[in-house]
Amino acid sequence: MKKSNKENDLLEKVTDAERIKQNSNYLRGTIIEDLKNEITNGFSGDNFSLIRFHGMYQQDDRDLRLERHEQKLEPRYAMMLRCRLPGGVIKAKKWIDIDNFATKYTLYGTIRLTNRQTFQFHGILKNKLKDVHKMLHKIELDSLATANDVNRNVLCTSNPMESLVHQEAYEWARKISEFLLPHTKAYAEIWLDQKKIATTDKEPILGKTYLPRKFKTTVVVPPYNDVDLYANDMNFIVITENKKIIGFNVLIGGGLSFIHGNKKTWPFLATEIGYISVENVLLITQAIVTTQRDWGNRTDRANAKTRYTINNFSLESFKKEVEKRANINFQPIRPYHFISRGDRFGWIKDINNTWSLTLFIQNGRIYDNQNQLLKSGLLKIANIHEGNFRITSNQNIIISEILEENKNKIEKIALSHGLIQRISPLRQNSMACVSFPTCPLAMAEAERVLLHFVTKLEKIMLKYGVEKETIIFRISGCPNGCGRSLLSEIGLIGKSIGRYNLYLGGNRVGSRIPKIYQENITEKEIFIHLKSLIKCWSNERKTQEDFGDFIIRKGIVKEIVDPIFDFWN
Ligand code: SRM
Ligand code: SF4
Repeated sequence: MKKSNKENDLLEKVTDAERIKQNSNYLRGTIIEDLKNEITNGFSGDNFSLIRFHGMYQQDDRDLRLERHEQKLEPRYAMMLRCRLPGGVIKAKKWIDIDNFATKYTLYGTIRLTNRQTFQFHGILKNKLKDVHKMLHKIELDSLATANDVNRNVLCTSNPMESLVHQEAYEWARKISEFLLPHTKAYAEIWLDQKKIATTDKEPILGKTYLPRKFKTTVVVPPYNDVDLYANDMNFIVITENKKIIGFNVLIGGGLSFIHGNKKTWPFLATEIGYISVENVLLITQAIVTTQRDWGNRTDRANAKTRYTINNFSLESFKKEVEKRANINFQPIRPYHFISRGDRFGWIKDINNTWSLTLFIQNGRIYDNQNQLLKSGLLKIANIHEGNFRITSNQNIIISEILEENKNKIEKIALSHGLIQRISPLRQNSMACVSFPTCPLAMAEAERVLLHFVTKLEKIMLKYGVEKETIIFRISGCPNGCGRSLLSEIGLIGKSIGRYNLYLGGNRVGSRIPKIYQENITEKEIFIHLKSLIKCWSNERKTQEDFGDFIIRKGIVKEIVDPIFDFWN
């Protein structure tokens, strides 16, 4: 059919990403043809972007780039796959297949827990992609909509077995995840060889061109903000009465990325728009997502996330539109408060007299090394455990619903494999994004330097007598900010190899964005600054004053109140 002038004008203006979605035949592209091409390990043209909607990213090992280039070889292409796991919950027995796949079929042999409560495989060759999807399908999992312009893995406060409210919140996270999934049959056709039934493709919520940009959702049970809700586009904070969920406070428009030097980009905290009762969750979900779908910027991807849409139209207009679409009025926000974000390590008793054991996994990277056999240990636990694994938003893992009679056995395995170790509070609250060697956007190291940086910081804290305290310390390899450095008390953001911007002054519960303190500095300079700041904090802080609060009270950096202005000035 011939396109009208208006349609042609719009197509010319929209980004390449929009054109790709529009022409993709509901995310099919020519992926099937590309899979048959054995000459290259990569995907071509639009398929490079389209596979992301199916939960995979094409990457190449950046440590090998130069060497392969010199040898005139294709870059070491392999895919990263991210599973969909609302609330991070997975039957322990399913872990056996996951572990097996990582060992046998990935280049790195590791499993990576992410800070959005799921896991990734790095280094899957193109000819193993169908195998991974079939393995996931066998254990009733998929990787649909874990990347690109859709609603991503829905987060939920960890450890749902702590109370019935936690359990109910988790059910909501699952429901929202299912509700917002793409309806296209492309995933099943391409990866699971299911028959083509193209006529059933309809995207009533996401639309034919899906969302303007990625979209992130959380369900949160106060007083723990372990999901870092303020970084997300749409958040539901649980409100209870008589130990049952009666409704949710809704907060929208959070996000943390920016572009170095581009003042039109800024991080922003999710903002309250009102309270809704429990029966209206899906109506409001649909209204918020479709408003962002229709109002979001499709001509500039750097201005396309919900926070920019809200800024372009105003919070009040966005809220009114949501109310109109849902045919519901928001009520005033109900009281809530947060006390912490960290995981609660060790043993906790569940509601049904079973036990949960929370284990610290440095960087979320599950592998065996000389000191710790994390991967083998978790596999052994999976083999004897009847309950669940729960991945936390801090890249850790909870073994939950452990029967009393298995408690000692599991503890013994955890201890003998280095899954339980004595670690400092600082280490418990540290986090880094993946960065090198797999992330194509990395500007500086993150995961691979975290251990070394934390060890240095531990020594400084010991020297000044604050080693029993904690500081939320995070590193991201670039300003996309995947390590959520812009919600930390000390945050590093990569500028180039070996150089970082140093941000200070976030708070413990994650409701304050830190401000730049030093730009483009080396590791040596970072620790000179941190040494003198920690010395100061140790000597001059008020009783129990957190590091981030101290930094703000002393005026070491200016508090960020309005990020749109304060972040850059
Ligand atoms: Fe992220 C892109 C890893 C959480 C903001 N992120 C990427 C990619 C896929 C690079 C790429 O586009 O090619 C990274 C893959 C690296 C690798 O080799 O695995 C990547 N992001 C991660 C993970 C694995 C970091 C981790 O160490 O846990 C997290 C996966 C979460 C998940 O399971 O879905 C991850 N990313 C985040 C977060 C934190 C969060 O969501 O709580 C953020 C900041 C919050 C936000 O969205 O504002 C984040 N990632 C980004 C961005 C910037 C988006 C933007 O709004 O501009 C990008 C780049 C992009 O989308 O263009 C990005
Ligand atoms: Fe990659 Fe940057 Fe995200 Fe780190 S912050 S994983 S370097 S995109």
